[in-house]
Amino acid sequence: MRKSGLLPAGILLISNLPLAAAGSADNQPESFATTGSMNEKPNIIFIMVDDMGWTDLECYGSDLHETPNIDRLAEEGMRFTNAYSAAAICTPTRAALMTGKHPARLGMTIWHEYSGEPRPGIHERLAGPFTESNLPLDEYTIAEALRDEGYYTAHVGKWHLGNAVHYPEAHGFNINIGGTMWGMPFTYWYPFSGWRETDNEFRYVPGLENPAGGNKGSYLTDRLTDEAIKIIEARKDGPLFMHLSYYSPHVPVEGKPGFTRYFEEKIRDGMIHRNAEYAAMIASIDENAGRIMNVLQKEGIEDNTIVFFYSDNGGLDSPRVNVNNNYPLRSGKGSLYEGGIRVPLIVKWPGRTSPHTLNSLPVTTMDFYPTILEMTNTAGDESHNINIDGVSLVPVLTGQAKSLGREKLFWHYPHYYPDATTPVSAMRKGDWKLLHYFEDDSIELYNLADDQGETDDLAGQLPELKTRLYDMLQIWRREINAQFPSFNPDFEPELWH
Ligand SMILES: [Ca+2]
Repeated sequence: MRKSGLLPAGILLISNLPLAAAGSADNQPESFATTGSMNEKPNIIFIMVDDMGWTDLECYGSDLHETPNIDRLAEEGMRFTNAYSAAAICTPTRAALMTGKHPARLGMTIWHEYSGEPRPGIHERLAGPFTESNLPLDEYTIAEALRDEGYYTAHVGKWHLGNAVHYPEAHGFNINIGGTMWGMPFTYWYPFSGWRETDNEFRYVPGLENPAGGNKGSYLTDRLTDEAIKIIEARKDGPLFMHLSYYSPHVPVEGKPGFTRYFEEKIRDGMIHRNAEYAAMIASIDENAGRIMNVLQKEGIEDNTIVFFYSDNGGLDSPRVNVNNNYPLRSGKGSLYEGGIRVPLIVKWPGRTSPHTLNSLPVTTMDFYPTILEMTNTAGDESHNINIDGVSLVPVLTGQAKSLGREKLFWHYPHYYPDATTPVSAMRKGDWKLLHYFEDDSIELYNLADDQGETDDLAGQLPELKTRLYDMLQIWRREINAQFPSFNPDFEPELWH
């Protein structure tokens, strides 16, 4: 049941709220504790990037990429060193952001284009389960919750959560610019569209025509920001919720030539990151994040705007293509090793989050829904909230708590991903990481404190711990009604290698 405007009585979130307007957490520097400029309904700008790896930003240690604006955002807020995505691929993580629910609970465990009935290749031993293709309309999204509180809700950029009936407009957004069913643009260059032979379809990014001209040569990351800035300027009196969801740095790897030339000159032997055009894509993201921060300052709403910066999964780190390298983490997009799921996360909450702070708690996508509800004094819908799989990060963002009271995180991906994984589930508890592979029922166990690269499998040495954690994973999968892969009747073993 959805609420329709007024707050339902007795919602626990409200009674636990700190006084947002007072901004007086004890451990905050005095200059921040006394600003008092944050309204009860602050603006929220959630910058989502696509496939950005954990080490892609300069402040996370990239040896090639340059990200001065995003690094400045980190200096003004909290940077998380153990942030995760709900999944190692796009659609499930985005569904988790919108709902606060685990992708396995939603039955959305694979990307939109590959969802529905399983279509295993003959070289795949297992067939994935049936998966939901569209974010169900009866989910009460974070956009709906905020719109019902009087927010203007804007989606700009990649959506990837279903067909046209399930576009952002149907999920609580007042405006949708650029969001479609597709996970990537045909090209980052105007007109951002074209016939994609591999899928036999015409792909496009709607809402970016400029009737006055000036489109020629325009770059998608810049154009999405142009539109985002127009919305911010028009809605400066707030409250505004913007999901600014850049398609970049997802393939196709297309950077602006000036940036690309610059990074070509910079690459040296021994560097971890060594794709100049990919570095150019990151530079454009950074430049545009800077434009967003500048317009907030120009409009005088910087102190009343919370900015998130986050990636939907780890970097594409495939041995067959030189796109990215997630070292020191293992593997990349598609895999449940750390390279596929550990991502950058920065939160700037003026007056509440101490500047230049690091946080090493494991946090994940489902946490944003309850976090944003609490940040905005929004109750949401009680029947939706009881099935949320995340916890509010507000106590740690404000320095009021050092722990989230949560011990375990889980992932479930009953599918294949080229060069990255066979069907797998995983969990993290403390420093321990366990992976369960379905093809051969094998279990791996790593201690991330000693071995963040997941090179030393301790499952054989620690059988009791392995069993205890695996039991927890099995219980969780049952509780959440996770769907399992099954034997692929068309599997041809002689082709397996
Ligand atoms: Ca992605």
